[in-house]
Amino acid sequence: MCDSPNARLAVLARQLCAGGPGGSTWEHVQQAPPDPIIGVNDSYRADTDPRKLNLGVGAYRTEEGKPYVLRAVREAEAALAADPAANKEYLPIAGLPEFNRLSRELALGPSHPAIRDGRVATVQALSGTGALRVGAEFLAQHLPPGQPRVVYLPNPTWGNHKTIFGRAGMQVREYRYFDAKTRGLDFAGMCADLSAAPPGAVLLLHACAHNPTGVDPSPEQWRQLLALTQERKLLPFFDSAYQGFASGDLDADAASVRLFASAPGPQEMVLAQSFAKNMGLYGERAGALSVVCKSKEVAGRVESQLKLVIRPMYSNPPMHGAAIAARVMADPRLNALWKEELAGMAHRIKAMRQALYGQLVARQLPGDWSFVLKQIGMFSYTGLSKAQCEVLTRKWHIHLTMDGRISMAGLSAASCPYLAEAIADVVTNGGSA
Ligand code: PLA
Repeated sequence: MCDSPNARLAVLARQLCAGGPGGSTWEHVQQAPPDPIIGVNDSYRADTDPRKLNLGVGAYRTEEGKPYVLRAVREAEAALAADPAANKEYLPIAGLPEFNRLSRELALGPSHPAIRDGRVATVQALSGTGALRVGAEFLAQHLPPGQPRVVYLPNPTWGNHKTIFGRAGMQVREYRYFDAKTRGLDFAGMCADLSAAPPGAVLLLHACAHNPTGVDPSPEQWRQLLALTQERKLLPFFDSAYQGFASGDLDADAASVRLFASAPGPQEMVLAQSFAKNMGLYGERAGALSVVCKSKEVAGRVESQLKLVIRPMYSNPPMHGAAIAARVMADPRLNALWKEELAGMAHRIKAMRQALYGQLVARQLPGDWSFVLKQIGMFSYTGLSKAQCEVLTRKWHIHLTMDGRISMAGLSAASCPYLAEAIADVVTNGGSA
């Protein structure tokens, strides 16, 4: 009975829907490659060698190699936990208003005319990545009609930038940035590429501590870039993921952003901020997106559209990280403690540059390694080839991204000699066993 043609057909149809006999609906789905940065954590975890070292993802570690929760953050958390008025209601779509206000003030300076005039639309975001993504979606939808949806990214840049803007519907182009020969900025190449960009193109700039190169424009070069931006009518989009982490000083690291925001016109621009590194709030996903507009009236409409991007994506942002960050920024005592701890982290990273440089020089390696001292921020861009990086991981159990970037924040005085020995090995004899 069950074997009637109709029953057999029904079984076949079920099998087809399920992707073939015994198969899955997702039988055709291909294995995706591991993320080039976050995937390094997995290879590190899987490594059982006691000498293993994680210099992949940019996450600050103490001298003892441990993750660091800032004291200012711990204290803010304790105060929040003890607050009887605190609750777990939804935040507004745009996030915690106090956090948004303090975030833009942190970037632009509290008395900035754009803030005073109410010309800055700010929404809370899922850390820097979320701010970039919401910003990119907004631009893809709301750049003026007929204008190209093009974003110019530095070459190289943080790997996720391309995907974020591409997925949001922006056409991605590159501008020259790093000169491998001088290990410095290819400023002439950068200016030439930007001069050829169509008017209205979006220009992504790393506010400070360029990732992965550690090479930033000089103050004079920033001024020239602003002039070029205005002349070519480009729209600057600052990615500020390391404010305070480069120099140890929050104001000094905001210089590029403030220069552009203060330009006459007034200059309109977009700004993505992350509190992952400078407040150590990595997993709390605390960030903000600001759009600096010509007028308060435009800013109001822009904010209403940013909310329309957010609502169908994740409705409203998480509360905890933003509440911590707002408290740390608002409370004068916690704010002072934060600045002290931030300076301490930046200082330790700089000390690691000195230590690594000393170790490399002591081994009399060929070439000039002074770039280790000169590069700014969390990373050193070593120029090591993919093959050399692979040997570092396979033979020396040093886990890093395959573009030769190492997270200086993952080093300690104890691990510096080991890293230098490994680099010497791959540089002088190719790492042969
Ligand atoms: N922008 C830049 C330039 C970054 O380097 C990073 C993080 C982000 C934005 C996003 O950070 P957030 O979303 O956590 O706030 N880059 C890290 C981590 C530190 C990563 O790849 O996600 C890196 O190792 O490059």
